[in-house]
Amino acid sequence: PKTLRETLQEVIPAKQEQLKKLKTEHGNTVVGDVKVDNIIGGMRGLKAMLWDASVLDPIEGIRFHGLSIPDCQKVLPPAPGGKEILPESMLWLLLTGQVPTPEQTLGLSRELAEKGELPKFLVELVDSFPQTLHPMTQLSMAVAALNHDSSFQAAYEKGIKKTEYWTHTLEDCINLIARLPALAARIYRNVYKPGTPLPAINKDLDLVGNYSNLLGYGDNESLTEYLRLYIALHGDHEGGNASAHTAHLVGSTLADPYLAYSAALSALAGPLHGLANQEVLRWQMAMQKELGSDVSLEQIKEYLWKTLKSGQVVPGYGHGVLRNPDPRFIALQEFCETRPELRDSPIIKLVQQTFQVAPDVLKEHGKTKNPYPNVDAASGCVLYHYGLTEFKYYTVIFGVSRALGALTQLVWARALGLPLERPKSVSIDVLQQLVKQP
Ligand code: CMX
Repeated sequence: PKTLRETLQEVIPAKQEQLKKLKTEHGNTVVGDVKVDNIIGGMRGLKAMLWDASVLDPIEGIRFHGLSIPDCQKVLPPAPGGKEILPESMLWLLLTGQVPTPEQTLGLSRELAEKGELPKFLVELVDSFPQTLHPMTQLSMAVAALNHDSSFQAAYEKGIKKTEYWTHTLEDCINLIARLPALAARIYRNVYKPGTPLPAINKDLDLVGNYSNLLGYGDNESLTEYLRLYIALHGDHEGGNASAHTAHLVGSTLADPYLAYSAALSALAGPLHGLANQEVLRWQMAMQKELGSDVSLEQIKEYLWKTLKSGQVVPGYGHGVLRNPDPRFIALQEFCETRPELRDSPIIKLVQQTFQVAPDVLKEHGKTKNPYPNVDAASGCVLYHYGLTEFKYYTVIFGVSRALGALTQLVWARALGLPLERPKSVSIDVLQQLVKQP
């Protein structure tokens, strides 16, 4: 079977050709319009960037190169002996548009494990961070520092042809993804379990197998499988979300992938984006504390109204694009239903009960365009059940995952020769004039 690089060499020319033809034949074709709402409303709904790995449909949810989540669960290889999607197979799909064979997936797992150890200077840097520094700040800083060894940056300094950009970008992206488990686990250990030993990377384990092992949960097969699914599913959510878009923007300056992804992590650290899963947990725990065990649906309804009447949002519900239950939420729920050890978990049960009543309450409340749960409604609570209770760390796991989509698309941005991103901004006065004379 072909390697990842051979596969890419094969698929890139056709995409280059397709894009070139589109540009030549339709460069001036109008495909949408810009409303004042788009300009002052965070560019919602504006079709203005190219992102090939996934497309988000408001009703159907995410598709990765045309494959829905249930499709991916059917065709993407799991770990040997496991059932859930291996993030390596998702990485292969996002990068090449093709479904890898189990053999190709295994080969990629091995390559990542072989490249997974951290350089000495980085270990020293991470160990020097104060324990009180937020885990996401640590992750972002450390990822930026990894550009010390950037292949792209070194090659660019030497002077390379544009057509060679993508191969060096790919090398950086693979190295970065390979190192994320050791880096993220080191941050976890330093902040929450100082002094405990960190095992070495096991060359025979997959990326998440190693991550789970380094976090100290290697014996927990159920959590390891959950993390595989979680990391595969959070890998990409088209290009306009804040973290993916940030990576794309910074990468468009030809800053190397380490700097681009470090910036993306800073975007992910915002409470309106990657931090929501910790908010859900906080809210569900408060509900549990107030209502006790054995709660009725009626009591949850009342609690939901109390949250809404106090002017707060119901965390984990609503979405900027989706208008139906998030298929990622459904996939995590199904995971919980198929695992006997999760069926009786009080916190997971509460999430399920909340799902039974919250959409109707939110519809009656009448504000949100989407009364259904997003992925965050479930993800953190499941981690909590497994004993991974350190809320502030949850976004780091999201950060390990989002690298799959954001970095693969950097490779494509360079392969397709996409230019420096530079939208036009307008002042309020200019907007005022535009409204009068469009
Ligand atoms: N509970 C209560 N009110 C809500 C709501 C919720 N879950 N979701 C939206 N609304 C309100 C909005 O606050 C807004 O009210 P105002 O008009 O008073 O400002 C109104 O409904 C319309 O909002 P919208 O167009 O439906 O939603 P947006 O695109 O503006 O925002 C989101 C989307 C996700 C930020 C919002 O639904 C929200 O705050 N949800 C709760 C937090 C959350 O779960 N975030 C995670 C999102 C997933 C992710 O990106 O990771």
